[in-house]
Amino acid sequence: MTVVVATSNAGKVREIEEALSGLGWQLEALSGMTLPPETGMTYEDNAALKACAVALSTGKVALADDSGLEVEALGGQPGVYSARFGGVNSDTERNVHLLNKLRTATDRRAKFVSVVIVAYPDGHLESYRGELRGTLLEGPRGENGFGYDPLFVPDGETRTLAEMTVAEKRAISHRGQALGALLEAHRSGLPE
Ligand code: ITT
Repeated sequence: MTVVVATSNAGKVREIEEALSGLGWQLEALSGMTLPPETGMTYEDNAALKACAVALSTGKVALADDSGLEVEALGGQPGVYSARFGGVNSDTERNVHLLNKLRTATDRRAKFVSVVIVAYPDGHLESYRGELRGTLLEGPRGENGFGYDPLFVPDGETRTLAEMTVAEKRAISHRGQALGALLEAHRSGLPE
């Protein structure tokens, strides 16, 4: 089956392609289309907005991820607003903004959340969720991954997500868990 990966984030594309490589789906990049504004209040709402818009406009199955970082000392922010946090345009600037916000914070706990939605042209939806708890460092480490990865050390690990390979990150990450549940469901033939 052909599935359009409804994201404009190259880091997500890399992780989705790696995680689903054994499934036999033909993954297609999003092309010539802008995703709708993320007006939802939840990851589920925003992932569904993106996946449904692409399924409707292409007539093909579409897969979207909506995700974010919830920081304990900031009352769970930025959450669904993670991509727009600080009103800046690059991952590096967003990380600096987050570090500034946490300058005096002793509680460095945070969690990543990912919701993956598969939307079918007939309106049917599947939803999968994953979470990863960890700690935010006081400065970046590592060159891999994207977003807040250089600041985030998962619980039980010593390296940041940006110091891991795509496969190492997938084995523990929020997105890896959501995509793992999708794999499980499709391998056992549940959704159709
Ligand atoms: P699309 O909507 O086009 O998929 P996006 O980057 O705007 O791309 P989101 O609205 O879901 O996607 O925003 C998620 C943000 O949360 C993302 O831009 C990162 O800043 C952060 N984020 C999510 N997952 C992450 C991960 O695995 N590692 C690091 N940062 C992550």
